[in-house]
Amino acid sequence: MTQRISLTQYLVEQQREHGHIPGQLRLLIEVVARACKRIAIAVNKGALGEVLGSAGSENVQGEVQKKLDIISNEVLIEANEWGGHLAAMASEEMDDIHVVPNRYPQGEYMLLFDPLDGSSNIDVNVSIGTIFSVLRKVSNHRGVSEEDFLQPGKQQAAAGYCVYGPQTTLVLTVGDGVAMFTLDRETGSWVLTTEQVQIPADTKEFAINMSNMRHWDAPVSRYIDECLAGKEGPRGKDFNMRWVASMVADVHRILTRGGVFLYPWDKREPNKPGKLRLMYEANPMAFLVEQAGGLATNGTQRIMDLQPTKLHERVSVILGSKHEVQRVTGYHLEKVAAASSQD
Ligand code: AHM
Ligand code: MG
Repeated sequence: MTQRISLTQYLVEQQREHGHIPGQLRLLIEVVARACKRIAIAVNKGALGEVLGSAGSENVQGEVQKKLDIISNEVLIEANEWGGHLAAMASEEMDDIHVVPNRYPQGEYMLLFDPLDGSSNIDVNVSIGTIFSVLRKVSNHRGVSEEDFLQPGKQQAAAGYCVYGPQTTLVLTVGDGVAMFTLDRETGSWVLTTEQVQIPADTKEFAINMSNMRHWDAPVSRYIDECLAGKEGPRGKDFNMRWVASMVADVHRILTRGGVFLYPWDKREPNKPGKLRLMYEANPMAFLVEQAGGLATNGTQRIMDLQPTKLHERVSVILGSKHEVQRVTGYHLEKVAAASSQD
């Protein structure tokens, strides 16, 4: 029988071999993984659990909240607040940060999450997921404020997501490569199924919401036009397109077989830098993608170098196979250079 490595065993071994998973961080990851199991159960019940449909409320970004958005948020908070590993949490579904109540010990980490990403797919039974990012509280002052969270993504201690699809898979990085764990429903444990994930540098697959085409900026249109021109075009090969509309599912495909994902700034709302949120969507995905040999930029800068200015900040996202991200970023930089030479 092949030996099965559990998440706990993986974390203990990582700690022993590399010493870079302090006890509090290990507990944090295990607690998040346990919460994801509970979310998976709620998601699986669907209509039987009366968890589908709208909750009749809006979040801070003015988006209608689904019942499962709220349930998932509560599960993550309840699971994480008492363990002594966290100082505070922040979520897509909460306007302000959630400081660990005084009755519990305060830990040194801060957790950010999108409790259930891909909300438009919940009711239609398409893959959705939980995204999380872990930061250290670096300031010495007592208490925690939103400012403590405003650290660039390169300071993340860990990041990951759980995708609730045909399989429930937890994907994790603690800064030493990317590992995938599949939930064994019979035993209830997370089993290591892929280690040292690598995204191929080249790809023939792109992911973008094509219905926004008329609003795109020139570098994005140029890139997609060239892909669509196929074998006869400048790229000399045919491209395939996939768009699940759940970032977790699109990124999971890219980590599994390569590809490039774009949710770029567009002209619909010029003052909005993009749709996706920097701190709990783009940063954790960028960390995973870079750890798997890919790249993640906002068109001109590495996502993990961006200094956040607010918790719910949005950002333009281009990530995935290295050579494709370099190409799209190059097109954006050419545009910037051309504009500055005209000044
Ligand atoms: P959400 O956090 O409200 O679910 O929004 C984020 C999702 C991403 O998972 C996905 O890539 C994108 O929104 C899809 O957007 P669109 O519906 O514009 O294609
Ligand atoms: Mg989301």
